[in-house]
Amino acid sequence: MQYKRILVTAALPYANGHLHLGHLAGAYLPADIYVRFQRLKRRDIVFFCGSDEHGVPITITAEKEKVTPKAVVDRYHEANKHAFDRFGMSFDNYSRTSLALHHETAKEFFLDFYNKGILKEKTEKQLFCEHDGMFLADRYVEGTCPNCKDPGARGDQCEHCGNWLNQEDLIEPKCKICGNIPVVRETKHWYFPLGDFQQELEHYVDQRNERDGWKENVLQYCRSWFKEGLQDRAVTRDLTWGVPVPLEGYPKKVLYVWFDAVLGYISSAKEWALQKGDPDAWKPYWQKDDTKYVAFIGKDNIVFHCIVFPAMLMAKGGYLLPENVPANEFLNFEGQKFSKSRGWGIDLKDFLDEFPNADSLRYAIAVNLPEYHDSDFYLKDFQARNNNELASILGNFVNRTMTFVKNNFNNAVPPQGTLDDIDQAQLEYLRKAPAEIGECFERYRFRDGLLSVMNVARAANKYFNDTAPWKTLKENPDRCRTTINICMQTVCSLAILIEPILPNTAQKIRTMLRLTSQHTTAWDEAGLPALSDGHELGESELLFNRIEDKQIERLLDRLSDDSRKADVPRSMDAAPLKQTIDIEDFMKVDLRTAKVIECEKVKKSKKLLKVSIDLGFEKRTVVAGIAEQYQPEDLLGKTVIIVANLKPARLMGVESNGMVLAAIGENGNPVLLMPASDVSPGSTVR
Ligand code: B3M
Ligand code: ZN
Repeated sequence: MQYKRILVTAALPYANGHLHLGHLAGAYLPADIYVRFQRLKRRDIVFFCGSDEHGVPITITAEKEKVTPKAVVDRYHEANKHAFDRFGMSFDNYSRTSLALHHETAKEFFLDFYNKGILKEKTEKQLFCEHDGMFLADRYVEGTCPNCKDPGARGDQCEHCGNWLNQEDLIEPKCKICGNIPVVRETKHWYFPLGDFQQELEHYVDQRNERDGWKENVLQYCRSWFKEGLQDRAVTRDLTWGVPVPLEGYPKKVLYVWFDAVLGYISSAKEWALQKGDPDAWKPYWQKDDTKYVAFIGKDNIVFHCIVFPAMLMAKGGYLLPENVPANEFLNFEGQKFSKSRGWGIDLKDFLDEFPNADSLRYAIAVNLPEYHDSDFYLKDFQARNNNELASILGNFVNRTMTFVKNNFNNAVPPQGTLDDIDQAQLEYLRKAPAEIGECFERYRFRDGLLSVMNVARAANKYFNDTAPWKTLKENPDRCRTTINICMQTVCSLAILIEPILPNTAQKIRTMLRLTSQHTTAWDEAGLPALSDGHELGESELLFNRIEDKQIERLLDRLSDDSRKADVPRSMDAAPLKQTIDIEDFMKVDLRTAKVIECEKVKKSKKLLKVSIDLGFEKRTVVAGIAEQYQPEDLLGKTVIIVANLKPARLMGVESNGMVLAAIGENGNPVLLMPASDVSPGSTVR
């Protein structure tokens, strides 16, 4: 199919934290390489992204930082936008989903589905935390994944296996805020009937795969979903932060973040059109059949982009579906998964503060893109790539050529003269390079494309060495002029061929060559000699600084410092602090030491122990929810701490006169508190 236009989107990162190198390798760098390449191909292309500013990831961060969700998204939206800029992302628009414009888009889709009778209202069981008095939407609940048994699965998704979950299926769910075990309560939600679209979706995936060659990982993922059979999915949540449900009588409900987030791509296009002063300019890119839409994402977002979003677009009608969804696997950092909670990884902004030339980073990530499986980023490798490849191969070729022209030809390109076989071969190689590299980029094989680009620089160095201009300068000046002319043409070609991956370096070379708007930047002409005889060059500068061991060591040190700090679980995993109280309030709680004199399991209960204690002045019984962690005999003779003036309560038929204190450890497991040395029972605790 002949396309007239290309629309490219890259996943909208949550505005709840700083971007790190892993993000770049998933969706962003590949998308930017693709877009820059297509622009050089002179295609009519637009590139949209923005911040995902709704959902539980934002509200949890806000609670952790004790600020409003709005403050969180404002801060990280700006920070991420700026970091992307420094990295050289060439978005046509970087929008945000908290904009009124976006709320309108999301409501329009919801109401359209509602009016067509597509959405179903259902009363379903949801997890509710009695302690925090709220339904535990999405990431507010964690538990063990029913598929892969990873213990860190969230209410809507398991990051480990990438599965999209129903929270009722979580094994041993716990409230993310307080660690308590939630109860099940009924609540009403609107459901989108994915199953009704299954046939059409299967056809869609097969057809697009045939047309554009989908990646194997993406196909397999979709097919396993189809095999399971698609289910109705709730598209509303009991939350207050998000796009309000646009119907009367749903005051405390918002649209599910993934329902609105994918529509953020459309809103970003609309905002771009408005900013251009041509409000309809977005339409051809989203609504005309002769547009090719490519959606770049990381592998954890596959189901939303290959199944949910297409189904929504089908339901709406009149919109294009992604022609391809190139999803990368994960990039690891120094051999481990990036982890915000463990403090493992480097934020993009910190990295660029240390190494401001973003091209070095773009190169090192591009060489290691996790295109087929997870890959690794090592700082030592980054240093080696910069020094041994960028500086020693590409930089060296450009510099030795430019220096030679400056020193021997008055800084002007010498004439080409008569060509030998070796010159013909070099020119022929150059002529073929754009098509060969372009084929890789066109097929989303960015690593291969980069390899071919670097091969041009390698071949150029070899040509320089083989023709030895420093020798022919005296012995055969005509030869010398010819070969240097060809080297200069190669430098000029490289300025185009490297642009998708190394945009700053490409610009530097263009300045050094004093190229004007008369000189082509078209990809298809990149293999043809473009410098006329006698063309005067500008000042040449070093393209890449060498990276020193001590710079790398400094970063590695900082990393180990940070992760040492991270051994103490970070505050994000802790429950938020409660309101400040007066000392009088605290003193109302009568805490005492007590010796355990008898202990047994409460009948028919997995979790409860019946503990008889001696307070010195009286004996009593308390019931404690620690039977899964402690055997009765573990407690006998031990001194524990209890709340001695708690109103009695009946638990599984046993009256409890007080509460045994425990720290809530990993996964919500209680760990009993005991005095560090002997102390008589009944002592007060403050
Ligand atoms: N914000 C998840 C993520 O950052 C989500 C992507 C939205 S794309 C529409 O991985
Ligand atoms: Zn809770």
